This record gives sequence, C-alpha cells and structure tokens, in this order.
Amino acid sequence: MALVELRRFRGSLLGALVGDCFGSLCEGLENVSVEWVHRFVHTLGGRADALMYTDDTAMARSLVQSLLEKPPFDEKDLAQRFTTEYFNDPDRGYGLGVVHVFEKLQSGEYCNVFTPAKEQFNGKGSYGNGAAMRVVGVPLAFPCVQDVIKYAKISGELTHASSLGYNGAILLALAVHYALQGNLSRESFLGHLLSNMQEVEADEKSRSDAVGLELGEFPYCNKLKKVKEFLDKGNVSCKDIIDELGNGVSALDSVPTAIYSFLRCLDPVDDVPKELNSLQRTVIFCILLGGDTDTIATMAGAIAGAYHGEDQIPEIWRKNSEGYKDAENWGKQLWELYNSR
Ligand code: 8NA
Ligand code: MG
Ligand code: MG
Ligand code: MG
Repeated sequence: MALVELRRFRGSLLGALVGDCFGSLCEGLENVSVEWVHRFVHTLGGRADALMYTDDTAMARSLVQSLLEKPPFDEKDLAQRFTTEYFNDPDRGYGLGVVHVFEKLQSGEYCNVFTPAKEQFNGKGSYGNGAAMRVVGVPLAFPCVQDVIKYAKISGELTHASSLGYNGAILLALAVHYALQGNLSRESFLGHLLSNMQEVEADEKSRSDAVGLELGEFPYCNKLKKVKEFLDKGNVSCKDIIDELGNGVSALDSVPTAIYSFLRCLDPVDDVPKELNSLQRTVIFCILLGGDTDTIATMAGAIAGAYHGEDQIPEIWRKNSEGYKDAENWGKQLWELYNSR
C-alpha cells in the first residue's frame, strides 16, 4: 500500500479541532449572520485566549489516546477514558442523555461496558451525533476499510446503541478514510460511501431501528443520494440544506450535512470570505448553517483536513484552538501506527 502522507493525519485532527473550537461559538443558534462570520475571521489575530474545545474534541482525544496506548482496540480502556474525562471536566457541553452512560459506567455496577448505552432512551439507544463527532481517530489508525467499519461501530456502541447513532460514526469514519487517499472525484468519493453504506444498512438491526423511527430503510444511503443531487444542482440554499439534510443533534441530520459541506466547499461559495482556502471555507460554511455548528464543523473539518492536509490550517487558526499541539503530535503517532499496519 502506498504511504499516506503525514500532513493528512495532522490535517484531519487539526481540522476537527478547529471546527469544534470555532463552531462552538455558534452552537444552537438558528441564524448565524454573514457579517458576524466575516468579523470573526478578520479579528482572529487579535484574540487574547485560544477558544476552548468542547465534548466533541474531549471524546475524540480519549479515543485517540486509547488507540495509541492500547492497540489494536480496547473497549474497556476507552469506556474508562470517556468516563474519567467527563468526571474530571464535565462542563464541556456534553449531550443531555450521554452523561447517564458515564454515571452508570462510574458506578461500578455494570460488568459489560456496552450495557449502559443499551439502556438509553427506554432501551432504544441514542441516535445523537456523539459517536460520529469523536470517531476521527479510527480511520487514522486503521488502513483497512473493514477495520474502519468494525472499530467505528464498536467505539460508537459504548454510548450510542441505536444503529442510527453508530452508523453515523461508520459513515463519518469512511469519509475520512477515503479523504486520506486524496485525489478522488466527488462522484467516486460518494460512490464508495454509498456502496459501503448499502452493506452496513442492510443488516437486521439497521433495518428495524430505521423503520421503528419511521425513517424508512437505508436512511443514510438516501441522504447520500440527496447529497449527490444537491452537488449536481450547484448553488443550493442554506434553507434547502437544512430542510433536506439537516443541522441538528441526531447523526442522521448532521453527518451527511458534514459530507456535503466538505464536497461543496472544494469550490468557492458565496458568503464565505474569498481569501479562505477550501478547508477554512468548509469550517465557515458549516458555521453559517447554524444549529449544531461545532459538531458539523468538527466532522467536516476532519474530512477536509484529511483531504487537503495541514498546510491549509494557518498558524493563526491553530493558535486560537485549545490543545492544537496535541493534535499535531498525535497526528504523527497515528500516521506511524497506520503505516505500520
Ligand atoms: P446524546 O446521546 O445525549 O444525544 C443528543 C440528543 O439527541 C439527546 O439529548 C436527545 O435530545 C436526542 N436523542 C438521541 N437519541 C434519542 C432517542 N432515541 N430518542 C429521543 N431523543 C434522542 O448525546 P450525544 O453525545 O449524541 O450528543 C452530541 C451533541 O451534544 C453534540 O452536538 C455536542 O456538541 C453536544 N451538544 C451540546 C449542546 C450544548 O449546548 N452544550 C447542545 C447540543 C449538543
Ligand atoms: Mg464541540
Ligand atoms: Mg460540542
Ligand atoms: Mg454540538
């Protein structure tokens, strides 16, 4: 297998970090004004303190550390790291449901680390985007697509037992995986994702969860087809993107949006400052959509960083993001691990 360049690994972790830190300023806002975004971009140099990362990065950091220290994958170690991190630093903006998983894991009453997640939402499991928002380490650690799918799923199931939750993590991990290869056309990138997700969503639980939530079968595949339709159309409005792809906290209403944003921002976009490169444009475009801005921007940033590489993240953007040195160092360690497998 050809060596994948270091700049893509560091780019992916840094892109995810910047997306979370910058996006968290607007999380939950329905309208983010173009004027605010322009002012934000142009005054970054004058900020006294770095922007703090939120739950998205806190959990992504735990996953990366576990992958590096307990190879190939240790679910108990990962559950412990998520829980310890949450109790050490609970005010990072975690989802309202997921904290019950940490409380149960902390209680010592569960010998199976997957059981608390299965008890969420009256036994239906969470379909939030929390499994997807943190998954970036998996595609950076495993070169084989079947391993990416397997470990994205297991890492997601620790908190998200609904297949809508962990399948979102699988889709995001696959997007980063293909972005790492570079030089793909939009058509072949989406074609790979669709063909993998057709297999993933064909299993019994994926079918029954989707039907139980009245989403119809193959909901992620259907959203990927909508992404393709929107890209073929060209200049689709924010309103149509939000109405059809979503900008919310469920994985189904945010992971396809992140993928669309990355692909759309390969070209210049109205409303985004013209001097920004593709990766910066992707992050800003996600923020302009409003809603779950930090999480959609962190997911799109992970894909864009893997594709464009760290050269597209200028120093001023890094220095305004808490913990960027860790992202640089861990990107190098993941690159070594990936290329050793
Ligand atoms: P989660 O598992 O608590 O899910 C997030 C939300 O999705 C829940 O609180 C529910 O409202 C809803 N939800 C998920 N599954 C179900 C279900 N089966 N039935 C009904 N409702 C359901 O947490 P998560 O880790 O998935 O959440 C990630 C999001 O939370 C990210 O956006 C992250 O940034 C954070 N977040 C924080 C804030 C904040 O202001 N602090 C706001 C929104 C999201
Ligand atoms: Mg966040
Ligand atoms: Mg967050
Ligand atoms: Mg969020």
